[in-house]
Order: sequence, then structure tokens, then C-alpha cells
Amino acid sequence: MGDNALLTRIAERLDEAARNATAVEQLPEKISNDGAYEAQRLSIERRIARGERRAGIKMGLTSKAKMAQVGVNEMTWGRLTDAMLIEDGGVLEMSRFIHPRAEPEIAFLIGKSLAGRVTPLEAAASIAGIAPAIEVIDSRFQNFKFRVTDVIADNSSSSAFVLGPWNAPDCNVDNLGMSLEFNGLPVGIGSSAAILGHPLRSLVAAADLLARYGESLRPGDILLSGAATAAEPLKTNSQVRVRVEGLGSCGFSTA
Ligand code: OOG
Ligand code: MG
Repeated sequence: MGDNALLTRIAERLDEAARNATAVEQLPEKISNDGAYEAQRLSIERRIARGERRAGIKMGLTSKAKMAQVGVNEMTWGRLTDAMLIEDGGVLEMSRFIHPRAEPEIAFLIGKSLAGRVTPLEAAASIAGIAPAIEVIDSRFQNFKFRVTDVIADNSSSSAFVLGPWNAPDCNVDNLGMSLEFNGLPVGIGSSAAILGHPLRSLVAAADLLARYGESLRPGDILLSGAATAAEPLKTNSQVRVRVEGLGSCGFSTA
């Protein structure tokens, strides 16, 4: 089988696993990171062909807590579509997911294109807004177990996200307290500094990593900068909330 046919098959398998909320085995195929990013692109192309629209980019494994949780020591990125957005205060249907986990994040709204190697100053100038966010990750692999190439092909486990209120693009994001709460009780506490030392660095890294695959950040894109703490498994009938010091909060309930 040629490389293309192999990557198309992986893309289809992971897309179907997500659609049917059914876990699959880790990829038996040996592929490179480049191959895995191509499989990811092909799998998201299937969503776009079904009518979903690009919403932005997510960064994964930008904190030590996250790397340690999944045993992968490399930053990865994935693609967000409009169908993954859950309205702030909305409901997440557990039956649509395999084993979803929530993560406290900070989102950037991109105002000006950002591509390739950029300085933190250029990255800051591309921001149009900053919001507290929750990412719901849901590895399509059994037991949430994967290697770096598996998770890249699987769109970095991305499956849903919630955005809180937009703050001014120049508000401070350095060392802000961040918490994840289930039913009003904190289950994860951290600082925005856990995200590569400063969440702006995640934006710089995103521009650079995306450029390696002919991609860039575009005006209107959302950039999820990565979780500040380990992810927490969701349960039915809970209230989930993320608070970021000075930025506000956002939440959803599970059913
Ligand atoms: C990979 C995705 C990690 C983050 O914010 O670090 C991620 C995973 O843990 O399944 O989204
Ligand atoms: Mg995340």
C-alpha cells in the first residue's frame, strides 16, 4: 500500500471512531510525525466535507503536568472546527464521547495572520482577544493510551471546547491562577505560567509548528494554548467550570 492510501485509511478509522464514539487500538502502522500530521489533515478534511468549518487551532502538551499525564514529551497541535464549540453554559452529551476529560485553558482570538518564526512581540500584536476556556479532550484510542504519532493523527485528542468572555488583547496573562471545578469543588489548580512559562509562548510555538506543515494562524481563528493542569475525566450530571484569575470563567454541564 502506498503512503497516501495508508494515511487515508488511518484518517478514516480515526474519524469514524470519533463519529461513533468508539475507541480503537493504537495505530499498528509505523508512521512518522509528518505522516501523522497528514493523516490528521485528511481526517479533518472529512469533517469539512460534511459541512464543518475551521474554527482555529489547539496546542497540546504545552505544560509539564500534561506531558507527565500522557507520557508524551513533545508539543503537538490539532485543528478545531465549529462543530466542536459548546456554548458557554451549554450541555455536553456524554454519549457522544468515549472517555472525555476537561482541561483549563486560555484562548487567544487571532486578529492578524501569524506564520512561521515570530517574536513574542509579533505574537502579542496578532491577538484580538483573550478568554478563559475549557477544552474537552477525548482520545480515540483505548484507555487514553498513545504514542506521539498516534495522538498527532488523532487531532491531538481534541473533541470540544468552551469559551468564556473575551478580554482586551493586551490584558496580562502572566502567572494567573487557573482552576477547574466539578460541581463547585476544585479538581485541578494551576497557573497560566505552567503553559510554557507564559501562554504567549504557545502562540509563538503554534506559528512555528504550523508553518512546517504549510499552515498558519488566520484572522478569526481561536488558538487554545494548552492545559495548565492535568485533564480530569468527566462524569454525567456535573457542572464543570474553569476560572482564570482576572479573565473570568466559563462552564458547561454534562448529561
Ligand atoms: C493530548 C492533548 C493535550 C493539552 O492541552 O495539553 C492537550 C492528550 O492529552 O490527550 O490538549
Ligand atoms: Mg488541551
